Amino acid sequence: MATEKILILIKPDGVKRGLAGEVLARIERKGYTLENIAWHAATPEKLAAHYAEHVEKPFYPSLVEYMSSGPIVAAVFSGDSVIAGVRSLAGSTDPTTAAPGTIRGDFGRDWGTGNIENIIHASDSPESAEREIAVWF
Ligand code: D4T
Repeated sequence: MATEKILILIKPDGVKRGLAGEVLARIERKGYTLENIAWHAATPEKLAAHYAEHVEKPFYPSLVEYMSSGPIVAAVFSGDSVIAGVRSLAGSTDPTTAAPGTIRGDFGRDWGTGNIENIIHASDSPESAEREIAVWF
């Protein structure tokens, strides 16, 4: 099987808090290969394409506000089972209860903004990764 790829985003809270290098370093140290990287200001159009499955959800407008609150870093990593591996490094969605040792568990918390500010996005399937890579690259 061809080597798998994943799209990650370092969200505005991750960039603002100076965690971009830490997040990239954890993924690199696990052994995955950095294939591409870019700095973006997320537009409503790109976010709608990226979060296609969430556009109708009640939390979507505040998700767009949060994701537009500062620059983001998009990166592609490759490696066998990279999707499961990076999602394991990222930890569960809610940073308050994400396991210690994970990116969200070590660096994320509830800041009382009403948004889930959880530092990193990581594609959840090869199909999502392909679609999301096309959005940002
Ligand atoms: P991402 O997609 O950012 O890697 O996060 P997850 O894969 O862990 O979570 P997700 O797709 O379920 O949610 C995407 C994004 O929406 C925000 N969100 C989610 C939110 O603000 N309120 C909610 O109730 C949910 C479910 C957080 C992450």
